[in-house]
Amino acid sequence: MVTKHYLSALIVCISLNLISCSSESDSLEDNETNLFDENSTDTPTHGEPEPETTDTESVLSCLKTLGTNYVVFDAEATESPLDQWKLITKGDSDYLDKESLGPINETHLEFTGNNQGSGPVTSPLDYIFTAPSTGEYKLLMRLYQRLEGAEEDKSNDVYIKMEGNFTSATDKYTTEDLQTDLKFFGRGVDQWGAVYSGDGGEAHNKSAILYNLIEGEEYTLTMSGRSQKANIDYILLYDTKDISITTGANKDLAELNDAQYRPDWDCNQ
Ligand SMILES: [Ca+2]
Repeated sequence: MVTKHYLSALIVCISLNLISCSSESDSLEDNETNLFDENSTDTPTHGEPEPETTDTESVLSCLKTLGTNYVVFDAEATESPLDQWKLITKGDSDYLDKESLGPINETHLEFTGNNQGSGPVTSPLDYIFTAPSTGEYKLLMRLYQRLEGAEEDKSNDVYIKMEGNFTSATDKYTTEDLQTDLKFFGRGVDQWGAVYSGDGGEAHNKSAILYNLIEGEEYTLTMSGRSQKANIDYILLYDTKDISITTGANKDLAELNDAQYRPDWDCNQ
């Protein structure tokens, strides 16, 4: 199966290192992103044939889906060294598949640095993409907090920053805030849930992350480690004028939304 094929190649392509770090707690509650549901009118593109080669480019293309108005990356769909991120796959003892819908592509990344509370920015992973449409793009991730007895606000965040020709699409954050490593947190308390709220910036807001992106421009989203034992399955950026996504605390991003917004969409067609 395709999954096995590119996974084995990916492991060769990406070097793994393990280490750690941490973050203070947050009393979450992101009212903006709590729940909205709808159908969408977009359609994914199907420009990529089923990959048969094992070169890095093909492997990476199988781990992301580029829609007409969204982009979704498997967490390991990066050419950056994983450093303190650990790639966990089916069969590993720490594989998080207790639920009906396990990790997409049978993979997830666990941050092993810092501590479960917080820590400095480390192990940056770059995700490079070309915006498929001009619009306001929201950022979400599928998160699992491997708490192992810790409080519910632990192991629940990463840092994010964006590079490229964009502006902030929310009055809660300046463009500069979004160009600089910003805490991005959510809830998936011993289950798959979501990361959906920034925290910080000049005004120290807790609010959704929204970017004004321009069709055809290339962007680099960087995710860095913050709290240990935060597990990220995949990363979704979507144009909010066309698409509504159900998200919020302990709401499984994958299970509650259409399969086309998962990174394995193209490879499973
Ligand atoms: Ca995955």
